[in-house]
Amino acid sequence: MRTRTQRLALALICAGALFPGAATYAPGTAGGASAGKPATHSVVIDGLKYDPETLTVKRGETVIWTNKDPFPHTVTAQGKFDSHDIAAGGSWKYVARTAGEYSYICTLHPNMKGMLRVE
Ligand SMILES: [Cu+2]
Repeated sequence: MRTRTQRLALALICAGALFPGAATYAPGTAGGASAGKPATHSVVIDGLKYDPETLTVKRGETVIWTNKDPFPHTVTAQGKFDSHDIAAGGSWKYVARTAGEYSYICTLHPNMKGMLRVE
């Protein structure tokens, strides 16, 4: 059995894990790169489209594609990166380490096109 104090401590630790920047977040200063972790960006795959279709990030930042369609998709920039199949409801994470413009497609639905710009 846990004591009440232990439970409270656990709850506080969990809150800190969920919102590590909550206490120090200040709009306008978040760009101070050395202060925190690199940003994470999201692209939603829904209705056979990447949203946003074009995303610009800084080097070292993370992009997570989440597939909301009821069938798989890929995020494939030939020779650069390839998620392989992202299952329905699944997601794929990519850390953008090299500057450049990467146009990508879904190999299962080649009409699906997206662009990742890394500055
Ligand atoms: Cu697809």
